Amino acid sequence: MKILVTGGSGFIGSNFIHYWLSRHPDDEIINFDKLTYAANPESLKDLESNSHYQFVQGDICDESAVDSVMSSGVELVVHFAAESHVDRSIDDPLLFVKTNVIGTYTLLNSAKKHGNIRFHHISTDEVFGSIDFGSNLQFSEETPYDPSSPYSASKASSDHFVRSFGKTFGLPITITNCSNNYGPYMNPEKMIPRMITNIIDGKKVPVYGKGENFRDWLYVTDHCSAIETVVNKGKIGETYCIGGLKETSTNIDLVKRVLNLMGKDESQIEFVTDRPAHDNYAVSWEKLHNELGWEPQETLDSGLQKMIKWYQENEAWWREAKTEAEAFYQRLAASRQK
Ligand code: NAD
Ligand code: TDX
Repeated sequence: MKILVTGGSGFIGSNFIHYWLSRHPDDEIINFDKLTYAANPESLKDLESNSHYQFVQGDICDESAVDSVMSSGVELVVHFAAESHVDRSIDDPLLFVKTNVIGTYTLLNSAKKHGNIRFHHISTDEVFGSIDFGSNLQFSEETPYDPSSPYSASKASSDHFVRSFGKTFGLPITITNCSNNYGPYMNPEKMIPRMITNIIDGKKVPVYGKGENFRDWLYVTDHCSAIETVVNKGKIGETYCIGGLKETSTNIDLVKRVLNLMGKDESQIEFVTDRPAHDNYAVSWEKLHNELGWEPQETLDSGLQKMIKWYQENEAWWREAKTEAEAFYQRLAASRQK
């Protein structure tokens, strides 16, 4: 099978390409990526000589570039490419509309033009909004959309376009809405790698607000296996929610856990100005489990141990991105104080 992976040079996309080619070595993957600040070509360097892997630099908003790869015999699209960082969406919302909405539309239209190619869309639990503090609610496929940030609003819009192409044009689509991922090749602008790299650098760990917000963390290869399950066994037109934990974790618990795993104490925690419209998330993955038999393999501790070790051993991979991420956060902090 020939697969078009968009955004394959980012965090989850690069993990997915490694995961897929290790399990399906006869398949062919084209990685179509613009190489924004969030990409790191080093993540896929080991595949450069693999004849089943091809990299094409391009923008998903560019119709002719998209048509050109789509017409090369692609049988499945796995669409990761997006602007993915909530804090950056507060800084520059329009970029999120362009990439996440227009880019997704451009891909859908091209998949439709080239023979209704199977289209799997990678989305997020953030489209469902926020869970109240103290509530045991979990998002599921039945939860109404209620996005809070420009990022989640743009992802919600892209989900609607994907479904509309399924219903209106018969495009064979599936969607997965996943909770927070963590693991290797993750840009250090995001919470867990920011924490780990700050601790390596002997710096404090910034926690937004009081650290009470909660997330449902999933190790990235568990996300990859969930996507594989839906691509292989999912019902066309359906949405599947993906989550990782039997219980959620507050940010402050998570920070303490990482400090503990890295042999540091809580004096390294620093509480900073909160993110506006700061959500809470928890996801039920009952449908994916009951209908398709998927379940995650890693626990939060086993996944964090692997991830910490990877960042300790791969400073060359993350150092430049960290400098850039911290410069972004300095600008953001200055603008939040105004
Ligand atoms: P990322 O920011 O690490 O990577 C995004 C990739 O997309 C980068 O390689 C970037 O160069 C590429 N890209 C951006 N704009 C592009 C464009 N216009 N054309 C072509 N390529 C472009 O993102 P990630 O964390 O790997 O997330 C991947 C997908 O998974 C996103 O759709 C995101 O919404 C979704 N998701 C992420 C998480 C998470 O925890 N990170 C959880 C659930 C869903
Ligand atoms: O320095 C920080 N301190 C802090 O307390 C950062 C960067 C974050 N946080 C908090 C905010 C969130 O409650 O940690 C939590 C996680 O933050 P992020 O890593 O920015 O992730 P989040 O906003 O939850 O979004 C992520 O998961 C869902 C991905 O970036 C999205 O692409 C995905 O859809």
